[in-house]
Amino acid sequence: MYTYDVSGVRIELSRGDIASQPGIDAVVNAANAALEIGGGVAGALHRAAGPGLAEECRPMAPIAPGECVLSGGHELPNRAVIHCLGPVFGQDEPAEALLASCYRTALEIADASELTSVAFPAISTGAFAYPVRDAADVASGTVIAMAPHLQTVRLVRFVLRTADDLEVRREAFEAASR
Ligand code: AR6
Repeated sequence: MYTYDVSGVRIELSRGDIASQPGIDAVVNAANAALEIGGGVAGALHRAAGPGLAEECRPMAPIAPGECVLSGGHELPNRAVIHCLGPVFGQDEPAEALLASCYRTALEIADASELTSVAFPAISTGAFAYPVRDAADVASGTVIAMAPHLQTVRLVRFVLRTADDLEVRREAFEAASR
């Protein structure tokens, strides 16, 4: 795990499973437009949360690329889930702005809900095929730019699935902090 301080916000880069983040108020879902179960992050979160999560989400669907919606955490060890629809790389444009919107909007929702900690997966870098380094640059730059404006959020954790993705994220984060 790597840790940083940006304007009084603790930023953690860690390797792990987004569905297993106890002690974090809200986990972010790399959702599909229908807010259904799906694979990857969405599959892991819905399986751990139980069927009540999909039921709560149904009336909020569909969402558009760059949008996020808030639900309860159900059987997850978290109070809330923030569902974000990332861009499909090569299809949803402008990809960078839509991906940045996911991180910015999720943090705005967390702040508006008086949450103190948020964990993000690497949105769009799996089934949606966004290049890992480019996505890491967008995620890092957006969170660093948001940090001075956050009111209640004091911890942002990036949860990466593989050791390689964690290393790429660290390089991107350190480059964006300079
Ligand atoms: N914890 C943390 N990271 C994970 C986990 C996990 N349990 N599982 C996968 N990753 P993806 P997307 C990583 O595909 O690209 C779904 O089917 C994964 O290695 O979950 O935004 C939805 O239903 C990758 O780096 O999200 C949507 O249709 C990253 O998380 C679509 O895929 C994101 O992979 C969303 O695609």
